[in-house]
Amino acid sequence: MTTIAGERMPRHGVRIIAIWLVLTAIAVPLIVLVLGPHLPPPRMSAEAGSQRDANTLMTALLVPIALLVVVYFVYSFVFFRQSGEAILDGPPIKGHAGAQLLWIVLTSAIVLALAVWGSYTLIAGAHGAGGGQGPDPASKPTGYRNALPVQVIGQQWEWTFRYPTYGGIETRDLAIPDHTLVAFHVTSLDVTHSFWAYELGVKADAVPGVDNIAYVKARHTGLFQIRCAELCGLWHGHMSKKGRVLASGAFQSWIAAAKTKNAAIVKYLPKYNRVYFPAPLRRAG
Ligand SMILES: [Cu+2]
Repeated sequence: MTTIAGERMPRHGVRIIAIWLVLTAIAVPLIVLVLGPHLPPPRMSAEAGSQRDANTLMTALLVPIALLVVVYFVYSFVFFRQSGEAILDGPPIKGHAGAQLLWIVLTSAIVLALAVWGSYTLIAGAHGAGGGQGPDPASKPTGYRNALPVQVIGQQWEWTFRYPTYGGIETRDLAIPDHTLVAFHVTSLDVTHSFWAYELGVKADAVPGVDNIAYVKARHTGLFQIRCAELCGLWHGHMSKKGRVLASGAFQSWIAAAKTKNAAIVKYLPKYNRVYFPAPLRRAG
């Protein structure tokens, strides 16, 4: 191993590491401070905030790894370029205990740390909001018993919302008060949809016969996008509208107006329930 190439290798190694360190030292702060605040989703709730933190952390972790590959690649192009007549590959390298150990330890540490951190933010930090945790969430936020229940009903191809504490009215618009814990009870009347309130960091499956609960507390007033995030048929793309986070007083006026507006049709609605099983033939005919 005392060939010329063998003596050169450490110097190349040091150079590659040095270039990589410099680029990493530039890139990581840029990602955290400049790109991070623009990564999705906006921080309209604690849950959305922790999703953005996750995106920032993962980008900040992945970029050094990607940089190492790119630096090595470009360095090899420049310095290990073969000039003159083509010759066969050098002798194969069989095993390098140090490199293998480093590779296994480093990748395992990164993956396990991310798994622990991801599980914590998903279960304990976000209290199961976001994805919805079924009818009986294992992890509930404090004060969940006093959460404002809002039922989200998906059907081909529209979202409607019921407010059981306000006479069970059904509305086509979604509004929630700010700084108030809301329990979205997401369900469907036909096929599987997915209720995605982007800025709130909520994306919960709407499954017929299932009461899928997702908690969220909005941090400020404003609009949020609602989409269906599960391909559910021909007009899937039509299941899009804007929801609103209102200040408490504005919400009270809105719900009072909605109650008056919808009072006439409440008697035609099925009684408020956690799930509904409409007759498909009647719906079709
Ligand atoms: Cu849908």
